[in-house]
Amino acid sequence: MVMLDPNDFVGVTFWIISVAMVASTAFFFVEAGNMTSHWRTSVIVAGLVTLIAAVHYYYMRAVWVDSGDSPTVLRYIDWLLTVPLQMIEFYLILAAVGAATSGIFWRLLIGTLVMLIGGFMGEAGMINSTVGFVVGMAGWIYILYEVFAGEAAQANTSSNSEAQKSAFNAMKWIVSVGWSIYPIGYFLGYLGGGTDVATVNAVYNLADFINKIAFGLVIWAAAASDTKKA
Ligand SMILES: *C/C=C(C)/C=C/C=C(C)/C=C/C1=C(C)CCCC1(C)C
Repeated sequence: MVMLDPNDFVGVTFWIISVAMVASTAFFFVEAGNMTSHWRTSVIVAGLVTLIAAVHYYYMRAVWVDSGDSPTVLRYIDWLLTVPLQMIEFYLILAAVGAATSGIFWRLLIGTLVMLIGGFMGEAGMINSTVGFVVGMAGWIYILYEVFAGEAAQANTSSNSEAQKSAFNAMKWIVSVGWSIYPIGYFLGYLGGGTDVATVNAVYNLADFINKIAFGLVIWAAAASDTKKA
């Protein structure tokens, strides 16, 4: 087994995030039991997201430390499982106040698949990396449209639950500002001439830390404030 080198900054971030994901999972699972029933599922799903990421991070760190290469396949398997779960969160948040339709979920899922398939094929060298980037951006923009102006946005406006609205609005900022870190990582890693594996992985690791843990905390905070009132 190759040991973690103290000068391997990216390897250290892989390790820290592995453990942070485990701790977050424990927190969300325990806290879910304290929530009112219509928020409980949302908090459990937040814990599933960090659990799936925790498992992948342990393996991804091993790939990185052993080979110095990007764990691209593991990274995208993780995203393929966790991003749809986060889309389910949008649906659950709206469903908690009776404002969800299944069309909202399916459109968010289609946007996710286009975004991830484009990005994966570009990173894996199956298609030109610029083409992969453009396809990935198109999927992401479609998701942004749905949550800022589409049916999901309208469902949110029509709700009269303060906790639900604040959760939805915070999630909107995560999906726009928080998620923008990913295409920046891709751009710096693949589109600046050659491939910079250290930059891609450092940036994606930071992005996952924010977008999985903060995303869960936003849902937990809304659930906790609503539970207190009930
Ligand atoms: C837990 C994992 C999450 C929230 C992953 C999110 C990933 C993205 C938002 C990726 C986006 C990309 C683009 C918008 C264009 C270039 C290719 C991607 C896949 C890096």
